[in-house]
Amino acid sequence: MTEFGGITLALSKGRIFEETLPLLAAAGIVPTEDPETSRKLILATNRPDVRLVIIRATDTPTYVQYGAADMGIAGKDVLIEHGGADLYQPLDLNIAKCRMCVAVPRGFDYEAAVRRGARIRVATKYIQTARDHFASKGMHVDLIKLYGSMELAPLVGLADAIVDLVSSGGTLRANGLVEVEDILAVSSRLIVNQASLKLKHDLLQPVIDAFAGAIKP
Ligand code: PRT
Ligand code: MG
Repeated sequence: MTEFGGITLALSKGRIFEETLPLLAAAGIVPTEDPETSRKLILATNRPDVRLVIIRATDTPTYVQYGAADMGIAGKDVLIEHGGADLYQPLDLNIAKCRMCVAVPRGFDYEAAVRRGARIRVATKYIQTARDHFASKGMHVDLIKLYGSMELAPLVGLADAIVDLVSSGGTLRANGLVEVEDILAVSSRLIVNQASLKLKHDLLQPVIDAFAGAIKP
């Protein structure tokens, strides 16, 4: 591992990167490149002691857990699936907001299936959250793990229902699906490596404080 004495912050590109820019600005941090156009995975900033690593959203907790990044920003959905072990989670940043829900094809009587105690098939990327949700309702379901485009599964007979994230609802609508149950409100959190917090406290704390002061309600 290369030595970098400053702060390494792990971010995914897309909505998390975009919505983190104002928080970074509040901490006096401005990336010198745009991850949408640059192919670099490590981006410099205006501060020589701060760099960004651009990774898949689901990988962020892992980079921070092992200290390859000192801090990161990850959705609650991702943190629940990861388990959050060893991660310090000081702030809900209230960005990249959406909700996790159960959705079915329009016309599928989910309530009736629940009442009958039918064993339904549910496709999802969020196995842990889905398992907890259906267990708390006393429902028996067969979970099918997918890595993308959950919305397709019920349309081609792979599953009766999906557990997925929804923000505008446009994707569900476009695919003839309707939301039948809300599971959880999702936003992104700041996560910090515990050892980094001790060893680099003087560097990290001002950034955490600046983020805290810039959170929008
Ligand atoms: O896209 P990729 O496969 O690389 O990974 P990812 O989907 O995990 O990452 P990314 O960057 O898309 O999402 C990062 C984080 O943003 C997630 O972990 C969530 O915490 C948060 N977030 C907020 C969302 C959404 N809103 C969202 N709408 N993540 C995904 N979506 C998807 C959703 O899965 C569905 O396919 O957008 C679609 C629905 O959007 P609407 O607006 O049509 O309802
Ligand atoms: Mg995505």
